[in-house]
Amino acid sequence: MGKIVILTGAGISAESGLGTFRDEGGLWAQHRVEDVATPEGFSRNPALVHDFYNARRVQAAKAKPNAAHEALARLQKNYPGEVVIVTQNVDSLHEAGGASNVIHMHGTLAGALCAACDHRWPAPPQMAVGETCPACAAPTARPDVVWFGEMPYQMDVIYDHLAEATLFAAIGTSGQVYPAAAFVYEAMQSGAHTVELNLEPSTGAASFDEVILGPATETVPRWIEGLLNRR
Ligand code: BJW
Repeated sequence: MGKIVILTGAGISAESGLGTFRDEGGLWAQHRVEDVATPEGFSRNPALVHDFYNARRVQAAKAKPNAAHEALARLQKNYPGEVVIVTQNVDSLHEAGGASNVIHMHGTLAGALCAACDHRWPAPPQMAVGETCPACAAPTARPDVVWFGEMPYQMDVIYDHLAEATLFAAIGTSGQVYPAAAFVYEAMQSGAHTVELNLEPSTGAASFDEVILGPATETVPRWIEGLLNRR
């Protein structure tokens, strides 16, 4: 049985009440990317960056998984082959919806990272400037998320999965951020069938074999029922 690799982006959590980045009124309409999502921004003004992530951590803790997260968990349980979820999202809604085998390539709001020694620990609900690392005591705690110019997590593992994929789906992502935006090309090279599920066509929609448009809570459960019934 073939391997399914699913890439998710902010659009899958939009109907759980979490804002996307690039849609109208999204996070990047309210904040400058350079200020809150780069290591240089954090060096310049760590208080601003902590405020941004503290607010999102509070929001994410209140959010509930939606029908799309739950459908992906059903796919993992009922599909006889391996189903790997690679998410760009820093919320924990896939896990809350029952999924396992989730790779958080852009990190997670639930984690804190020491900028000095790379030690990781669970983030408190509110992080503060100068918070010390429990391992090396440097006052360099930061959110464990991947900013522009930094290397996303577990890339070797992700590329290995893409090399073995027979089906690749990108759900709720605009295709504007690399390396995730190029996963479809890796999957194509492996001979995988490629599907985009999005509210509107992404930047790279023309590269997919199939494009399914609509809100994730409607398209994803329908698509997954189709996949499971086809067997
Ligand atoms: C719905 C919906 C509903 C709405 N239902 N759908 C060329 C090649 C390689 C790299 C680069 C390159 N050019 C530039 C770069 C570097 C840079 C980059 O990509 N820049 C671009 C601006 C061009 N990339 C990096 O720096 C990355 N690192 C890197 O490349 O390292 C070197 C490397 C090289 C080669 C291999 C490996 C590594 C790091 C990128 C880090 C991104 N970080 C952020 C912040 C994370 C923490 C946080 O959450 O704050 O990640 S930025 C932000 O964008 C966040 C997201 O994960 C990411 C993607 O956004 P996403 O999820 O696609 O959201 P949106 O808002 O863009 O789209 C939402 C979509 O949902 C839309 O399409 C809607 O239509 C849809 N939607 N409602 C279904 N109900």
